[in-house]
Amino acid sequence: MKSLPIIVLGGGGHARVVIDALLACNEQVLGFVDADPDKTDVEGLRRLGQVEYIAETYRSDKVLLANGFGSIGMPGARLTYFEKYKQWGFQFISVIHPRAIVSPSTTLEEGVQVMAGAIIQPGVSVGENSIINTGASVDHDCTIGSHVHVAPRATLSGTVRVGDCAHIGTGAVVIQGIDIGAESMVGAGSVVVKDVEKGSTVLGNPAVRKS
Ligand code: JB2
Repeated sequence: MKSLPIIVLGGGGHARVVIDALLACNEQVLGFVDADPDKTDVEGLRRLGQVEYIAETYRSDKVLLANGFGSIGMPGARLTYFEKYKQWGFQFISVIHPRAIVSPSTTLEEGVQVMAGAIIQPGVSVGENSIINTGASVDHDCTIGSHVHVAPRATLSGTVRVGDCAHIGTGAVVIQGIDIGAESMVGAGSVVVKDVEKGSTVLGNPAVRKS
């Protein structure tokens, strides 16, 4: 069943991936909003105006939003506009690409995005506004916080816990049972075999703290 019409926040790289997933789900996408007026066409959709255009133009019960701002490290505009629009009463659609595999016993909060080829196994919970990106793998009973980005092809083994606003870099591997602290960053391709402290950056195989 189709949802309300959708407006995408942002017109950059992540927005294109989000739009692609929404169109693959046969959702009706009205267009996107972005600060850059030179962005006139993204995946065949038109720029409607600045981000604020939505609140000025639409009632919050007539459209849904999809967060097209991505993140590397702290989520920035992705977090700012999610919170702002929630305060204004708007709702964010959860986007699950039809070619992702998501166990029915998974709990996905508002605005979670699961991209093409991602796999989420039983007992996983994912907090609001998080991204499980292309081809990422989240195994059984992981607990993912809010505003987290699990980047393409990253692998979380069973029972990993990831705190809010953490970033798991492209192709990183996290063994079972590890705690990844909030606002931390796991470098691309790292192999994490020890807990990661809140706010720290780890890199390498085995991953060690860099800051
Ligand atoms: O505060 C803002 C703002 N900040 C950035 N207000 C408004 N209205 N627009 C803003 N933008 C817009 O977001 C920029 O004009 C630009 O069009 C877009 C960001 O695009 P970009 O391709 O640089 O990043 P992204 O957030 O779409 O994707 C990042 O995260 C993804 C997960 C990239 O690093 C990607 O490579 C990554 N896959």
